[in-house]
Amino acid sequence: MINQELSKIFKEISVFLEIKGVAFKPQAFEKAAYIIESLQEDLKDIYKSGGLKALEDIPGIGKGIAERIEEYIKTHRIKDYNLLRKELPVDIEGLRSVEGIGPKTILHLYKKLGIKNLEQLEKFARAGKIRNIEGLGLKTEEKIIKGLEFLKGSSGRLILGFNMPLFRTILERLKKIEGVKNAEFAGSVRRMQETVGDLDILVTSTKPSKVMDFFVSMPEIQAVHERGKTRSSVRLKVGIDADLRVISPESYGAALQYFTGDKYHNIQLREIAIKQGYKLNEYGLYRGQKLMAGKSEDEIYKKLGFKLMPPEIRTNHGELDFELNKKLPDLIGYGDLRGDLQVQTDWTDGEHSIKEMAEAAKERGLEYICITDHTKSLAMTGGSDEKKLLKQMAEIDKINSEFRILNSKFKILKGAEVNIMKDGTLDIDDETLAKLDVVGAAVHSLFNLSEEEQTKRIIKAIENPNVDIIFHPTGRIINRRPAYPVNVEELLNAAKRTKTVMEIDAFPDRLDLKDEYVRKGIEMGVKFSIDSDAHHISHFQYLEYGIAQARRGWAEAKDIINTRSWQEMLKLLK
Ligand code: DGT
Ligand code: CA
Ligand code: CA
Ligand code: ZN
Repeated sequence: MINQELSKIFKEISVFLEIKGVAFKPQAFEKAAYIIESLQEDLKDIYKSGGLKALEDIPGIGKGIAERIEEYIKTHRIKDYNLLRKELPVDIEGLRSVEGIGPKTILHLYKKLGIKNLEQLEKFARAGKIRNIEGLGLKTEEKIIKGLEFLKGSSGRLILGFNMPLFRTILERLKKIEGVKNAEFAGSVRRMQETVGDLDILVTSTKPSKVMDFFVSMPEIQAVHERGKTRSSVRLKVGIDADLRVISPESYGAALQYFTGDKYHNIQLREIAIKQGYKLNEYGLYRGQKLMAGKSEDEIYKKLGFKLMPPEIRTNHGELDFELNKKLPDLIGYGDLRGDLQVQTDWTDGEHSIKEMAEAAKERGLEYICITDHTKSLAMTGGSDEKKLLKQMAEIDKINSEFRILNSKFKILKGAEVNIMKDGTLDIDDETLAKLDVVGAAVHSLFNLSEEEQTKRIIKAIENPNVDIIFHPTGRIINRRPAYPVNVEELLNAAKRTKTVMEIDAFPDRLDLKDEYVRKGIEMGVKFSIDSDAHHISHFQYLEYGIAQARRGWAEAKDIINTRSWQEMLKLLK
């Protein structure tokens, strides 16, 4: 699958062009990069089946981009891109990953100090050499150091949701190889973590060397670390390793248990096994020399006195406590969502019309969506003011009646993603907000307020009787910027008190709120929504990662308001 490689290249081209001051084009490349990233089908297959035309037919992909995709498929390079790289030989992707470094800063850093990569950036920043450069200054230097520190804590890990299509492609291919019986993810991918350090796959096969030959020659591979009889390890072009293990069938369950982890879960489970007179390892559960269980995970857990638990909650946070284990929550299922309460359209920064988004959601099996375009103080998105919102409401009424005429029960709800201002007020008047079905409020500015101020600001919004949901409550972007300082427990308290819903934003690099807060909120009786934050029809697939996040927070369907019909869901709002 070439999607991830191309997405990376287009993101870089976008920055190169922005640095060069080219108008419009950078946005087109950036948009294309994000669209490609979320495509489930391999661009190569799309091209094979329908040529250049099929590429152009992908929404958001123009002619110029399509031609470059074709060039990459045919020649494995893009001429323009290579020229740009020659002109400005810097590690764009690396430097861009530092929060606060934009294209202009990259150019400055290169021209004035010759900085080409993260290593040099750190050296100059730590030596205090950035503060004296005109156009950069002490503030930028401090920002860079902070950004570098954050990056160090997260580097080398990929965001699961953006890479899952690739991982699934690899797994499906392995399943089709002659002799393969079982093939499953293990490790953090199977646990559906936010980010993953590598891809772990286990298979059973009657012809192990066939699987290994295939695995080490996949086109997505950059290098082969090791090709063994039972284990092979490769470097993927997307920037992480992949490990494949061939397991014998009588140990498959034990290996799956062991390699799924996580480590802390395993250590605890092994201790419990020892206390009961067993020995547990990746080959099985033993009493002395005798194999007591190993074929399936289920029999291992059962022998030790546990109910089998979903991989998502294997973190040693209570799931191996005998009492808690007996009454494990019945986690929300991957098919349980009936609606999506955060959807953007081409009325602001989304890619598609209201109707197109509705149709795509319907095709995914949803029964309703709420349109929540940005509001006016987010000027760069063309955010709605009161007048535009009223106009949009009328448009939604019209489309809903068309759906009814077509005898479809699909429902579009009226909403907005309203900005919370510095003092906690909103940028849309209450009279207009009262007309909407669902009001989501969010922080999109002033991330640097003190924890106290930020908390007060958001609680003020929570207390507004028109605010139903707080969208992405902590503002973090994984691998890019940390949450703004805020006291989440106090937010949860206020949410509970006022019947305000907290969002689990399913967009793969947000996943905001975090699982530990979801669990805490649920214990407190707070209700949540899981929303895709879709800006493109392909983004509805991301709901899966929001559900995973909720599962990691021990959420049941009843804790999530959009597992209900839209009529029942609305009753749960203030
Ligand atoms: P990652 O790859 O960093 O996203 O996270 P994991 O959990 O996939 O970690 P990985 O790939 O290093 O190892 C896969 C599994 O193998 C892990 O979830 C549990 C098991 N494992 C790894 N190291 C240890 C260890 O030191 N002790 C025990 N008991 N199990 C381990
Ligand atoms: Ca792993
Ligand atoms: Ca591994
Ligand atoms: Zn937002």
